[in-house]
Amino acid sequence: MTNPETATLKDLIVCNDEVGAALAADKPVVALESTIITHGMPFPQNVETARRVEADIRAEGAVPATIAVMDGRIRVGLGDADLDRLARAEDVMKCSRADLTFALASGLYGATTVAATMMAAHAAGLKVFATGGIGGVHKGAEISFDISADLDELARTPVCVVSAGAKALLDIPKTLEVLETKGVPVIAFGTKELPAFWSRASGLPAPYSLNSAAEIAALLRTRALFADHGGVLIANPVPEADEIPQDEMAGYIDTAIRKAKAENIRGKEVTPFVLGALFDLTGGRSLETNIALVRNNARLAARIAVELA
Ligand code: PSU
Ligand code: MN
Repeated sequence: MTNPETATLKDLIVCNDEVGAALAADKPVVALESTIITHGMPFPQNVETARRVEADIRAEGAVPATIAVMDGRIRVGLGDADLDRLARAEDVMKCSRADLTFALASGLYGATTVAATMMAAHAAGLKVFATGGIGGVHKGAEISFDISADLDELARTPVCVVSAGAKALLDIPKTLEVLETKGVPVIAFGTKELPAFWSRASGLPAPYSLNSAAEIAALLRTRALFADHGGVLIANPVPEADEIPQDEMAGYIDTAIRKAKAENIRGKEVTPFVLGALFDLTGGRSLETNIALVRNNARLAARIAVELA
């Protein structure tokens, strides 16, 4: 661990050789989160997916950089052995912005959410990040106040997040309202409708729509001209062959959320619990869809990174 008396942020963030070399040569790099590995998917599908996603990014000509807290440092780019260690580890902290310094100072393993991955990616100089779905305003947030820190991070940190929209277990209209209030451009890819993670349809029009990685890269360059610009959210619909239609998914989501309420699940446990319940309710289909959409997002993120480099 680093000595906190003398350490600087640079000491805390460690890029592996491949990512460091790519950044130094201005080659395309795509950030990846780790909460999806430790809290979003069961073992061994989690590590298999992490490896496949990295291979998808390489196939598009970019370098993958999975981000996690290990041994008191923010690691940007994990080797195969580290990926495996993380995927098997129990009691990994789910680290959003509020948790990151605790995990670092205590030396615990920490999996980074969208918010914490954006922080780390930006600090390391990465501009594009692929995930599954962002956190947002939870259903019933008017009572619980449960609104993901991902939305604040998108408002403040200049990283392009490629997602399949907001997870449909959230209140998507409220999530869109908050993104607009916070000044985050939301751009659907290749469709006029906002996708809803497992489903291509949400019933809501997307604020904006673009059809190519080159157009997205041009938008990011324009956005970067503002001194304190924040992030951009790309909403990339899951491929048709892999989707679970919205009306079918809605029933499972209702049941999963009711189960979470009955078991008094709160705060940062809500999202992992509901994802696990949906896995059971759909007989594993929700996971297949999740894997397909993450891979789809990784490929698009890599193409955007290639256009930017
Ligand atoms: N997308 C997935 N699976 C996940 C997540 C996203 O397909 O597990 C994680 C992300 O890391 C996201 C987090 O940032 O869930 C949101 O959690 P919360 O609502 O507690 O902020
Ligand atoms: Mn929350």
